[in-house]
Amino acid sequence: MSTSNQALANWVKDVAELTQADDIYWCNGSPAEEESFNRQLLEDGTYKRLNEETHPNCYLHLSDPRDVARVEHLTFICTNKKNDAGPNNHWMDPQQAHEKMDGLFKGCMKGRTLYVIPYCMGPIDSPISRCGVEITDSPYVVQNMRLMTRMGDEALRRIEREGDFVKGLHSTGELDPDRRFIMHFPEERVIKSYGSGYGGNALLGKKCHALRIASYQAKDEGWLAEHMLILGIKTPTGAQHYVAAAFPSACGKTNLAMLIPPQGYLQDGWEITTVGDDICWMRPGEDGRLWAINPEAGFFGVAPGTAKDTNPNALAMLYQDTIFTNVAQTADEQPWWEGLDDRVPAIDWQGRPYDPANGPAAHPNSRFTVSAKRCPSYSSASEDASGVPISAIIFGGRRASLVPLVNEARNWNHGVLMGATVASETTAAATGKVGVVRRDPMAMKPFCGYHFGDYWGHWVSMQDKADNLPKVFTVNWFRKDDNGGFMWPGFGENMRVLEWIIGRCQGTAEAHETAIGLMPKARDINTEDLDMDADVLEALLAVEVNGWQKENQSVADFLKEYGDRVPQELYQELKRSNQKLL
Ligand code: GTP
Ligand code: SPV
Ligand code: MN
Repeated sequence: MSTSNQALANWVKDVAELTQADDIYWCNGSPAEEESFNRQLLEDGTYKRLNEETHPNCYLHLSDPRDVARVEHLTFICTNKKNDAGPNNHWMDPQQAHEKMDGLFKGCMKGRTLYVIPYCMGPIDSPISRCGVEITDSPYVVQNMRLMTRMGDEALRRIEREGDFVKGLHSTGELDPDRRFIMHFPEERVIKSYGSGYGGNALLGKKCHALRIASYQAKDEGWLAEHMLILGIKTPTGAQHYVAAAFPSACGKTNLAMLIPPQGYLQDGWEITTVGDDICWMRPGEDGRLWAINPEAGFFGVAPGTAKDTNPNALAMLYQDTIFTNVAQTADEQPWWEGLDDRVPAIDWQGRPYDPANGPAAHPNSRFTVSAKRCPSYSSASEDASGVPISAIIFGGRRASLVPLVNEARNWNHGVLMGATVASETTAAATGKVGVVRRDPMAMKPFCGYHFGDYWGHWVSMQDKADNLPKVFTVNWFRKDDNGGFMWPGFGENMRVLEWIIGRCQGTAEAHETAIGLMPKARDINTEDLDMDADVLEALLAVEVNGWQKENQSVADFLKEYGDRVPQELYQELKRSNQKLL
């Protein structure tokens, strides 16, 4: 065994016995190793090489068509007490779950190699970072983990120093949706995932560890593990702010994290940098602020809609050293997806000649995997062991009506209420119906490793742990008009909303008190060079009293589902809003 950590060595040995793997390979994270995996994946057909002139060292993987997204109905939190998992999670008794999974894993790696991936979530030298080890039989998973985490020898050395790591066991199995489970044992810091090779189901450092297990651990240890991007904003006077934003899956985190401001802003000296696009770990610092790291080292981003005019920073990363999963191809073997440009693809995401009758050419949840270092706006502060101090937290979702463009919480507890009750239309990031409005508290509905009532209580309690917490806001880029068109231009223009948010943090921007929070008037939003009717902006900043009364009733019903674990502070803030709506 290639480790001095006895617990790790024993676990690998036990798993090898259970799965009857032919070989054991310890990943070291070296460039030579990376190359040899790529060669193997090309040879066995898992990878298709893309056009080497336009896309050097880029690969295409087409997954099993039954395995294209996270599977929330097959994802379980296995706590000893059922109620600790909460109504927000599927639960299974831990002993029963272990037996079920061990049954599936038994002999499943016969004829295959077992790969051991030691990884570190966050900069190797950061006290906020945490380590894990994923065992998998999928070399494609190894290559994704290589880009998404700090993996290999360095991580193993940290594990050997600290002794502490999360155990994740994964096998792609037969990819049969009826034999697929993603199980979490937060009390044991263990993950077992069987039957999927896709994204959050299989790259266990990401949602399974960095959100479900970490959120549980964070509650015990007094910090926060959140489904948030982190972005840096430098103002023309040189003030450096960082903002964390939680939007549900496929609702704009990657896009906001890599925003390029409109021309006028660039001329004035505004600068946006990217720290992270999906996950944020935050803890109180000695100065009473929240300090955040991005636990990831790469981006697993939604391909469709990524284009020169929407997210040029993302597009610029994707011409080299990128893994594409389930995108289409042009006749000259370049990757292609809906929204990229007006070329017509030749081959769709299932490898068939493209025929519009078969639906979109790229799967709506097709993705790119790329190192964060390739991002033109990547912030050097991302590697800081201390993390970055957060000035504002933003919650958002896709809401075609009612929810205004931007709104500031009256205080921390009100901010927690706003986050806890955000609703959003479902997207293709998970299997199931798309476009259904559901509440997705803090964008964590699929990812919180414990009871939402306790989680909100933990959020409320952050006030006792840090006395200089960020201001809290909600945003909605997705309001639609009567013709179904987006009312707000979004993307780079979202800078205008960020400017107001930063102004609020610095005490320079105006807000007026409404029943639902502190809001800008249209004149408080910078509309220079913005091609937009004044009455549309007015509508985006209006409070519809009737609509909000209904919304708050539905919020009250929703909170009730979580019983007496819901902190009273949320009901108090809801009551305050209701009184103001009368
Ligand atoms: P996950 O990786 O699943 O967590 O998604 P994400 O939150 O990072 O979402 P992403 O930024 O990839 O955006 C998802 C989709 O929303 C893409 O098709 C984008 O083009 C679209 N989108 C992002 N920002 C905006 C916006 O400001 N306005 C509009 N209309 N669409 C947007
Ligand atoms: C999400 O669904 O929020 C993602 C993609 O970021 S996955 O890694 O599959 O969870
Ligand atoms: Mn995500």
